[in-house]
Amino acid sequence: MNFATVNPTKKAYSLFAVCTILLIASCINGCGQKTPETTPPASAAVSYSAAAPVSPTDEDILTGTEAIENPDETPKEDEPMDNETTQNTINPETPDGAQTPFARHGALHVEGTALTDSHGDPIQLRGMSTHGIAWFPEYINPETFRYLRSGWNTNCIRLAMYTAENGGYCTDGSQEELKKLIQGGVEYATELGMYVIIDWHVLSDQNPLTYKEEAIRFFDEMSKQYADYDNVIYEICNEPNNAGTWESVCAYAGEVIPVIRANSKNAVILVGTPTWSQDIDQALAAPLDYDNIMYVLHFYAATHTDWLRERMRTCIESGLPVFVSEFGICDASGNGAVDLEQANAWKELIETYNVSYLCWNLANKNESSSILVPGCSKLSDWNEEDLSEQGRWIRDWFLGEKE
Ligand code: IDC
Repeated sequence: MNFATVNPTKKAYSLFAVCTILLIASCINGCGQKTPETTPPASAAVSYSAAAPVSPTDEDILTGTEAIENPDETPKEDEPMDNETTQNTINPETPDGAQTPFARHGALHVEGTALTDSHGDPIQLRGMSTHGIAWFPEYINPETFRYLRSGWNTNCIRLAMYTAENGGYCTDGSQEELKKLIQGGVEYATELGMYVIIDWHVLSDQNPLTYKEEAIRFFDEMSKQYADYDNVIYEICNEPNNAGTWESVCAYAGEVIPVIRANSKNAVILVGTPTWSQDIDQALAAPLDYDNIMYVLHFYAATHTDWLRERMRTCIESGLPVFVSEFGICDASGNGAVDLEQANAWKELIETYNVSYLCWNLANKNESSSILVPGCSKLSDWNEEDLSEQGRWIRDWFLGEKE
């Protein structure tokens, strides 16, 4: 259409009509949250012998403080927008005209075992988890997120914020800088119509109760700030382990979830399980009494094999909503050889049950779980040589998804 020939009155009417439609659409989206009907049943306990836990270790780390103190590594452009502008009205279309994931699916909730979209259809979230954001902040930028969405066909990103190590929020990290990174990440994801997980990355602190007070303050602040953001998901404890028993997770969740829900009534919340998020059977035996929560299972294919897949299958079949917020196809140290046979068995199971899956990690660290090779400093448009073996494998999985 030649704009020079458009009648100005008609143009004004069209503009008015478009604005009205956007406004109505925004209302429908914003109010479209459904109340979930079921919580996981407190059915019979399933008991399994725990596999030998593998504790991730690392010696040669840059502390997060060093990384975030370097002004060149923190995102500068696209300052977070104020809260009035919600994701419902931002960039509803991708450049090629397809709707964004959020525009298509809206607010999510949990129905039975399924993560469900605003139309009542099951949805599978998929995407990358960052490495520790203090450590690799350079990947939190709109260009990378856009590429992950449009080039890699993902609809979700996980922002992993360590609580204790690697410039941890409760230890040697700068809380203000870390929150800026989270805010940047949430805003970029929101502008692009992607779902985003704010991950409180409990690991060496083992028991989520260790930093419970900090967690309460953090999630209170986040859920206030993102009360109107239906694309934000809260993951309250990455991987409880050792002293982090199911009893302590329940005690912790019993204080943190109500704080989030007071601000953001229907947000989906992910709850980590003991033994580095492997003991979902304990959650099945004694589920939490909240709606819209999912229980977290993590696997590293070269370490966690049939027995953990069987546990996942049994738990889902028994009614437990399960979410894989982190996995790798190497061993549980995040390094070592990848196991493609095991990886493919996991992929098949995940697809059978439509489980959401986020891959660890979006970085170029010299370890097999990083999707980029150490020599690659590109933030997007990665080619074969830029990607590690896991990187190529996960890209192909994402690209093979229908939607
Ligand atoms: C690993 C990182 C590695 C880092 C280590 C300790 O890949 O670079 O040195 O943490 O901070 C997890 C954890 C995740 C681990 C990952 C691999 O959630 O933080 O990342 N892993 O060990 N659970 C099982 C494996």
